Amino acid sequence: MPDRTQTLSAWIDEVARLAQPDRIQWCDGSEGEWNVLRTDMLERGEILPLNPKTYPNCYLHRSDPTDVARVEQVTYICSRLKDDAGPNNNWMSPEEAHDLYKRLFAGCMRNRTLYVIPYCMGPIDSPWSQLGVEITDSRYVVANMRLMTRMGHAVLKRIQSGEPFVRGQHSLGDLSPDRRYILHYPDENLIQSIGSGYGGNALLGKKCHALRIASWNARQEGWLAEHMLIVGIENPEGQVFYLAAAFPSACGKTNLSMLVPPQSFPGWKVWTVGDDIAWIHVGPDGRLWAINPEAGYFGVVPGTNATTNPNAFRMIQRDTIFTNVAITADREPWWEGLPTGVPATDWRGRPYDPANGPAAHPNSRFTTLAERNPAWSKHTLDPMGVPLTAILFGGRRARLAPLVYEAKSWAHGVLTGCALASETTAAASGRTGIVRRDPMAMLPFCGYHFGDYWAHWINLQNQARELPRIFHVNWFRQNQDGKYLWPGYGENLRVIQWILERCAGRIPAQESPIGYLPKTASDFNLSGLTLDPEAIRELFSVDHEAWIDDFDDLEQFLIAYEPRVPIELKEALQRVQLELSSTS
Ligand code: GTP
Ligand code: SPV
Ligand code: MN
Repeated sequence: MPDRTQTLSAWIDEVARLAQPDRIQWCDGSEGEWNVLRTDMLERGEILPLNPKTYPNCYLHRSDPTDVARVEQVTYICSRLKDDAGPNNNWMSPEEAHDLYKRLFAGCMRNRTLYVIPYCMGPIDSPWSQLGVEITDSRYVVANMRLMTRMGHAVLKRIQSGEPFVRGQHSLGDLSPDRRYILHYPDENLIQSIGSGYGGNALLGKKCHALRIASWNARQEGWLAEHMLIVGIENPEGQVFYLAAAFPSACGKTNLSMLVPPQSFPGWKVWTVGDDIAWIHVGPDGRLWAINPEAGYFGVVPGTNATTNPNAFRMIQRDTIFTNVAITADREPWWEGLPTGVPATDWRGRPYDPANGPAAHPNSRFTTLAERNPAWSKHTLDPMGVPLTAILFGGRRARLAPLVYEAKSWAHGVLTGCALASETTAAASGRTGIVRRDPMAMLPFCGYHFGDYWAHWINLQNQARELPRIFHVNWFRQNQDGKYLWPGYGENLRVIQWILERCAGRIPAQESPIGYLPKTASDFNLSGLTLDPEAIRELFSVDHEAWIDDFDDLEQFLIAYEPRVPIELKEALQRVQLELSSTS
């Protein structure tokens, strides 16, 4: 059994003996350090400067073309018992994984520098924050961790004084897809990642620590680590309500978290607390409180423009690292969804030719500090975070799921999250556009058995005094021609307004077996929108026959998780199935 109290320096020595780097550099997160690192990366061609006039302090990184997304098929949970990882994870025994690691890491840092990155996930003074140290041989990882976490000397001092920390060992290895593994040891608070430099595989504070390891620990400790944005919605009366929303990768979290209210919403403001991860605890008042463990955004670039996401568009005009976008002849970054500009060179560095596919990779990303966002909420820094009024689940569903509906109870809400399904996107390797079940948008990120996870969700009703209401949304419904029925983006505030009215108990709804639906004619604000009446009908309708099939599919899906599926979830499912069949 590895020693969890091993000191930081003893651990670094042990890794260095195996990986054999030329030198070791302890990172302090300072400007001086970044200046040296940047010069080094520019000289080596690891980053390219973008147009300094129009994109000051912005750089382009081109990854290896085989290394552009998360790799779920080689991501493992190495718990002692296979059953504890559950059918939702790949499992490897800790012994086998440690052996594999020793073979893969042996000599992997020869002729390279080993960087030691001390980081903090969460506001520096929060009792709910966690410390970590990532070891890496990738300068791109160091540059990104500077933006995505609170990194540096202050954290190092806390670790050296004995505070617990999560250990992450990362190497680019030889970037060969057959020698690429992302290994998590929840019993040891340890992560080992080799063969990829891509965000979710390599920035270990993010998905590996803040979701997979954290979710495991959260279950033991009675809190939640979720793939959720956190946003504050301020109404014209100046009241702010906080929502958390779980959408699968590349399904709209960043966009919703920094939405700009449409003109028809004078006096409304939107405040971003987080765009990807929420750590949620029961506060002293019995409500759920959320913090964002991250300090920056690693966001999807394609589709971002001054109309869809004006805040993101503004914030990535400076001090940003772009990964795998195209560039114009003027060395400006370019991507699909920009209304102007012409790509000269594609994401791989080739002269742009439409025959080679999109100019920017569909999973090209920006990395930038959260404070650069014009909608950044100062409450991001509050040690206790923000109290949640509602939780939203949503996916990309061309068919079936209406624009919005509300769960009837906490258990029904957990079922609604569990029933989340979405079309796959370019954020993970593999085919895109295939509908898959992705409960709570956590399929790739829950570090333990989904049955235990749903039970943990259900149990919150015994811990909290006042739980948020749960809703399901779908911005991605399409018509027969493949056109989106709903305008999305800023107009999504209309849906949020309905959600807040429901939470305040101010408006009635229409009951259906799947949940409460808006009464569109009276209570859902569609004023100023020109939507085809047929689109409105489709967006708010429930096709009972299709839902019967969907819940039958969910019932089948759950069988793999027995005997750990909580009874409350099965009862909620049966209730919906009964109502559907008796009203169809
Ligand atoms: P991850 O960072 O992978 O977790 O993704 P995310 O959930 O933060 O997704 P993001 O907000 O970056 O959106 C992904 C893609 O969906 C982008 O191309 C957006 O332009 C697009 N998108 C976001 N919101 C909407 C919407 O309301 N309607 C439509 N049609 N597209 C949207
Ligand atoms: C996602 O894939 O959900 C992301 C990007 O947010 S990554 O950091 O690569 O996981
Ligand atoms: Mn994500």
